[in-house]
Amino acid sequence: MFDKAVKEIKVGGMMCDHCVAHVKTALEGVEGVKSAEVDLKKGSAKVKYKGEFPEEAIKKAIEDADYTYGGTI
Ligand SMILES: [Cu+2]
Repeated sequence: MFDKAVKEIKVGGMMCDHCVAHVKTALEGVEGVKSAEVDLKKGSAKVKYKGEFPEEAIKKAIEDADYTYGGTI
């Protein structure tokens, strides 16, 4: 079976819309990620992906952008 192609993740350290845009760009730069919707209030993001969820690459992209990855919700 295929995994469902959307996962919600926790992202720590976002303070404003600039951060949201930064995280969105970082997530959408990850291979396998189709799009990302970032929620500032909840400190989370919904990630649409295809194939296997690229969790390690997502964690790295978020950390490289100076935010913290809090795992899938
Ligand atoms: Cu900000």
